[in-house]
Amino acid sequence: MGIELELPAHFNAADYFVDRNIREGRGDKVAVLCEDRSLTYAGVQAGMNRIGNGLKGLGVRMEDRVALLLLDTEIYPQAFFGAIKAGAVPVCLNTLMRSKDYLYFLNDSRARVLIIDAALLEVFEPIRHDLRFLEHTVVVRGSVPEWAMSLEQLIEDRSTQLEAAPTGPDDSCFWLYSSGSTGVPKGAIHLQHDMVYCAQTYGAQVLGVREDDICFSAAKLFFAYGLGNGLYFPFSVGATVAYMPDRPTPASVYDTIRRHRPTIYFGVPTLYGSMLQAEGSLQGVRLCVSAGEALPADILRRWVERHQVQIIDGIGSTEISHIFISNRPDNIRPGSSGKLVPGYEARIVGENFQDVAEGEIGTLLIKGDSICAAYWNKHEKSKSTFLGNWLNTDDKYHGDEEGYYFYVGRSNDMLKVGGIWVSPVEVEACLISHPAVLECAVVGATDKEGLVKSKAFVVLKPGYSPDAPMEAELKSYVKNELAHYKFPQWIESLHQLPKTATGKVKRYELRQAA
Ligand code: 3UK
Repeated sequence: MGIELELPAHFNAADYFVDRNIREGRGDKVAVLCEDRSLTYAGVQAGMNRIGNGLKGLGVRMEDRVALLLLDTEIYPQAFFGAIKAGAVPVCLNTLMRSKDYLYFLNDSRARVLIIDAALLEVFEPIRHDLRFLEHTVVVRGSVPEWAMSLEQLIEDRSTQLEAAPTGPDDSCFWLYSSGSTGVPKGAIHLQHDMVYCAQTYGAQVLGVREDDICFSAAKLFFAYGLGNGLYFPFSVGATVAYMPDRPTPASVYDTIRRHRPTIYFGVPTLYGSMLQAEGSLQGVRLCVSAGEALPADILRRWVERHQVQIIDGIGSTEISHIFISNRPDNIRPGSSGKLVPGYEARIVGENFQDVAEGEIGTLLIKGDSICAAYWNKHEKSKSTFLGNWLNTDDKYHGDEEGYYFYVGRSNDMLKVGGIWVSPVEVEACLISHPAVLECAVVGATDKEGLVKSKAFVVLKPGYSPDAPMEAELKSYVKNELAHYKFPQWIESLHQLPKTATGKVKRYELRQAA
């Protein structure tokens, strides 16, 4: 069932997530830890207000977009909430993209101001003359080219006081580009109440995030997943967050855990897998969270065996803001996405949007009040995704009588082999549990007769060679573990899997290769 937020008619998310903490007496509490620095809630508030005033000084008006191309540091919450408090709309851009992607994001969003980390100027510079709407570039953390201004210049002489813009719960608040592995990215327009909804549902009722928690997310703030983990969940209860600007590797993540002693750690399955291959401890972590793709039961099992800390897998999406089906710290079903998060409803439907019988596979629709309003300037795609109260996730799921949900694959990844659905995800979970396999991906490939069969691309662990006996061994392993017809017809060994900037396997590339 949905929940009622009962927000006032004049509501601004920056007031809720930052100013409220000061009103409630947490001004001196450390909000952010980053490298050897720390920043209190009062410090975040002062910086946020100065940036908000600085943006207004540049002529930014309500609803104008302000693009953020920032690494995870203490500047992020100040810039994000500074823009929101001024009534502007931050657009959180992925820092792993290429120049032509930024050309698209900046022209599509029509951002008038870009706040960019000096480390990312190199990839921005080649396209800056092709931008049709950008008026100001503000550089943080490094040397400033003559055509830009520094953050210090932006906030110089600006007041630390700022009245929140007269927004309401349904005003635009922030945008995220959905990272679809195919097609053009779509700007998801999120509203002022969306983060509050997630904080009061998943944040409070699944994570149980508390004032004395320290959150650390290896997934960056520009991802919808990271934005909740590293910003609005901790800020919703006056907790502390640790930021790591570096690329997440097993070494950098273990190092940050050792340094800042987080109590909740947020990762993605691939990283959990590689962290299992590396040295390091999790001292102080009470709970681990996984999302982005299904967490293989085998990784979960080995993680708990080694670290004695549970991982709760949950499914979220950019459009829905955060996680809407999740395992619970005290109730984990390995291989399942868990149960509905309070505040969300689900339907599993067939091709004509009829509900499927219990246990049958269908497309997952979700209802809940953190779903974005629409995709910017993508009317057709908006109509096929946002169906009144319901959002089409394009994920294939089945449920069971106890209320657990099981991920089967993306609508477009599912394979019909010999007339029967084959879930690439299921075959992958099986292959990955084989001791020789480090990573794998299964896609559809066409055989001599034009029939679809499955093909597995595998990355073997060091010490195993990709020869014919290994191929035979993997095939018979799958045949033994799963229904016979599910074994992959072909197995090809690669040095690494092609990945998107967000770390998801580029299946369409593998499909083309297959
Ligand atoms: C897939 C999962 C199985 C699924 C996200 C947590 O990943 C996030 O958002 P994206 O928009 O992708 C959404 C799609 O990714 N997926 C995500 N989590 C799982 N599949 N098990 C999972 N646990 O296809 C979904 O439709 O990049 C994750 C919080 C916020 C997010 N935006």
